Amino acid sequence: MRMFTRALVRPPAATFAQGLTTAGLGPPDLSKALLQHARYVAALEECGLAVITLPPDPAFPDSTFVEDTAILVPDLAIVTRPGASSRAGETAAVRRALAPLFEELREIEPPGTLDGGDVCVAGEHAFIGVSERTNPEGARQLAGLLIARGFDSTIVDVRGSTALLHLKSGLAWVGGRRLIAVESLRSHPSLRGWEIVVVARAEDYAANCVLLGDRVLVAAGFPKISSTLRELGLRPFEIDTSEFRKMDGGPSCLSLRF
Ligand code: CIR
Repeated sequence: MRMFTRALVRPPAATFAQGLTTAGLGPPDLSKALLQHARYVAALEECGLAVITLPPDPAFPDSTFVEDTAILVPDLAIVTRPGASSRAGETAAVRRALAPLFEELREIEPPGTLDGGDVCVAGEHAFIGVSERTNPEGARQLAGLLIARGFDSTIVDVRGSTALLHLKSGLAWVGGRRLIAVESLRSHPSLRGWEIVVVARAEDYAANCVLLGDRVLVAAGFPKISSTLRELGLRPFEIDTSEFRKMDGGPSCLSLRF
């Protein structure tokens, strides 16, 4: 399994509450979000990752969801072209930070759009969601860039699942050929041949978890998924992401791991 050694994060900016959201859970509390973000960074470090922190940028309220701005595989960084126009400018700072760290840097080109939240890398395979944010052209470009690096891919159209902002809002890889998924993805034809562990409906939000070695960063407050992960031989690392949930984000959205 590819072991990550580094992560890139960006704390929420003062304008965080002005970001995009459909959650209907009320405005986030910035000071709480900053505390939760600091704990998230500590969790990454405890899992053995060295964390690079970009300064917050109030011009981009959603910029703490740094995962959406790039796809990282060994020696290749692919800067995305976010599907929401308010997020387009987030990529500049991320590109600058990644350029010296990767042998090759590529970009998703117009008319393609792609959000990193739509890309679930499972070993040497990538599931690429086509969603409200990622269009078929963006997915096609990414698949082409990945195949050259030895990753094959499958397109997963989630435009029918209105509850899913991104593919990874409802899907996570937990090693081997095993995926954690929300009920609506259980029988998705693009996931055939993979073992799907379905999360309880009341715990849908927690499907967005992050495998780091034998640890899994998972949202706190969802006991069933944590015990399922333990039964699978993994060690859940529960983190409170309540303020990010209010802005449609979960544990994976808050970092780029490489
Ligand atoms: C957005 O709507 O773009 C942000 N408020 C949430 C992005 C969450 N990112 C992710 O799932 N990778």
